[in-house]
Amino acid sequence: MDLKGKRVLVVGLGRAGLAAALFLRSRGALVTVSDVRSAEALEKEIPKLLEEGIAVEAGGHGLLTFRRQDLLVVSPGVPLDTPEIRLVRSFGQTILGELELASRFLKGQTLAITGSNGKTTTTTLCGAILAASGAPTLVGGNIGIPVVALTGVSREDGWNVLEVSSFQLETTETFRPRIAVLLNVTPDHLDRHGSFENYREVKERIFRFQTGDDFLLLNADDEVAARAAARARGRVFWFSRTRVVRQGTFVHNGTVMFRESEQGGAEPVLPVAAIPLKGAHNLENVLAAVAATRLAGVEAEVIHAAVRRFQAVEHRLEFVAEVGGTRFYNDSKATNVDAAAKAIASFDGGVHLILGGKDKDSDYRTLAPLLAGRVRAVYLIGAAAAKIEAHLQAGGAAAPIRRAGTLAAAVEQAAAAAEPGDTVLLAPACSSFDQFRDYQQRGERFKELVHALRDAAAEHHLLKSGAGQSA
Ligand code: UMA
Repeated sequence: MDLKGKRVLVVGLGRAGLAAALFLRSRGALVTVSDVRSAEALEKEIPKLLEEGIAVEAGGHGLLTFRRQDLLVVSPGVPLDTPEIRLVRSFGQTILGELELASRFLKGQTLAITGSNGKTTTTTLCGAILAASGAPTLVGGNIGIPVVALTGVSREDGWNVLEVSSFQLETTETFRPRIAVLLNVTPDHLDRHGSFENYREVKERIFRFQTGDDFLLLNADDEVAARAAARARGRVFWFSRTRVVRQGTFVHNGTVMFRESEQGGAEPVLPVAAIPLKGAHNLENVLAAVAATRLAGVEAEVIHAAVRRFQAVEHRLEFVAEVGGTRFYNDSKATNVDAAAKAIASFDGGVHLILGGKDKDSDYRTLAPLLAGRVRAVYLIGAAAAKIEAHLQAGGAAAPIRRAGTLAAAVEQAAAAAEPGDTVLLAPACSSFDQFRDYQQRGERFKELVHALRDAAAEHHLLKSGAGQSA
């Protein structure tokens, strides 16, 4: 792809847009960036861009700016149905996403992972296993590192492990991973994709441009993901935690097994007991990572050792601290109903559950049956509180529901109500954008609040013991 002298508009100046603009400029394109945020809000980015010879349009998208281009590169978070994008599309303008652009310049082989949940953990684990095997390994994508940022350091003999979202897949045209993983498909981002059917179709674009030489790895236990096999282009492999599969990974007598071909025997990879992550969903993530990296040629012993060493990813059912006998878990990355359900199901009881944030046209009723016997109380935060309360009540929720409003109030109330042995779990089932910059900031805030509780408890303890000494 020759970018020299091409007029390119980058829409959205977040992490992906900034990296794309600098990349395009370095390839000789005449780059403009357009963002709805004001020039003041972009004061950190603008000087750097101007210095590089990149023009900036801040405070809104101008129709004329959009019409003057040879190519549009759209950030993942920018919906494709904005009036400006719809208009230039109707003129036949080429529109690429940052992933599609980057994939045209990436060297080496790509292992791409999508799914409604488990992407970040599986991506990180695959990266850790491949790196342990000695292969030059890069990790990026939706996980937070724009794929264009990897292009310059990617190697012909290396692996690029990419977490891929539906927002990124919406604008792919040639993106062809050597190994594609579809972990699961449950409702998410329906506000953007319009319907579950559209969302599923977009997710399946992860293998849309594969050929017979490539691999597609599917979750046999996820009905929607499993049905994608009918549309596969590459060789289909499976992972399952409930049944034996013809080709792929499964659990037999407490051991994770891998079978390469229908005719061949299965090889043991690691005992399930050696997996250091909590929850059935994490077993699925590990099974996916084992199969994907085995397909990439990593030996079973290397996989075993790397899984054993693996720690939970930040904000993903991450243990934060124990204060006064109550354990606090941060699952800020549970930004949809299914992820929250999986987090709740990872505990047997005594849970104080913090839910809420910005609604994504989700149905929260499915959470209600999970609460019985497990959740002592629900603390609602953010803009979706009223809807969640109504849905939980309609679903027959057995736990009391409290409107806490803010995360700080929720943590305070939950900590006060919790008894030794209980768990306070942040698994919001919503995105964070009503009260936070992103789920990371929400998770950080939760951890700060928990650490403050821990410090206060420690100080209290010291004061008490100090008082005891002087008495
Ligand atoms: N903007 C516009 N016009 C619009 C909408 C937005 O100009 O109509 C501007 C905003 O003002 C802002 C910028 O676009 O300045 C934000 O762009 P972005 O939302 O694409 O965010 P980035 O910072 O570029 O981060 C993106 C991904 N964000 C989204 O998909 C929403 C990040 O995934 C990803 O880590 C990053 O690229 C690097 O690849 C985050 C995410 O929330 C984690 N992903 C969703 C999810 O996981 O559920 C899909």
